[in-house]
Amino acid sequence: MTTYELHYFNAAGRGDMSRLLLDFAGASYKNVLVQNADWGTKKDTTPFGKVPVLVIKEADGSTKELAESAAIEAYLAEVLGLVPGSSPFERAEALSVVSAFLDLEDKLRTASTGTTSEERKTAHEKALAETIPMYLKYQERFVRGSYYFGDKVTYADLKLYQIALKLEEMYGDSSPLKTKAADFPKLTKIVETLAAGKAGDYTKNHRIIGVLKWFKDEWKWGFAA
Ligand SMILES: N[C@@H](CCC(=O)N[C@@H](CS)C(=O)NCC(=O)O)C(=O)O
Repeated sequence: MTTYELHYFNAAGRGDMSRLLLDFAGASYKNVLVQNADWGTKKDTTPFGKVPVLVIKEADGSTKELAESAAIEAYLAEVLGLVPGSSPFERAEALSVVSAFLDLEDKLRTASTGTTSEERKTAHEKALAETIPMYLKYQERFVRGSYYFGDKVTYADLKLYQIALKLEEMYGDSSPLKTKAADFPKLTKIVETLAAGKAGDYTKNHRIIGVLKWFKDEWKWGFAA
């Protein structure tokens, strides 16, 4: 049996989606939490000087390493049966959904780069009123069945779920998936359905929040004391 190690900091961050995929699929995996104090020496042992890194341990004892969260997620989706179909086009379409959400995550990161909390508040309020609803509008339009690609859960659905978790962490009840739920009935249904099953179990029992927290009044992520 293939087993996995996900090497990442003690935080959700860019490790969250890979952990969700592994957990949801019932894969045998271990979280290897990199301590800040060890990062200086570990950095150079990783392919690109960053985490997450996925270590794949095959049944024959051989191991492989994969870096870059988007590559890890696409690989895990493939081997764990969470892609929509077998054609390259169907797989690329699922990646296009994920990629559009990565774009949104970049925008949210940028909103937190203002130097003062006032600047960040203004940027996030604009994101809440305009940017996030705009991204969600197109996502809603893309959904083709009970899930993005019909009746099968794929990593596109799980990416939406992970985004919903992030929006909730950052904005609580002000998340546009809550305030404008009526505008996004299909997305809302997917999130609710996943929350009621194994993805919800991941959130409640296995998700690592760790040291990185959203500081509501500061409108930015930071380390918990
Ligand atoms: N494009 C990379 C970015 C990875 C990344 O920036 N990782 C951060 C943690 S979220 C990191 O390793 N920071 C430590 C460093 O850059 O030394 C990915 O998506 O995996």
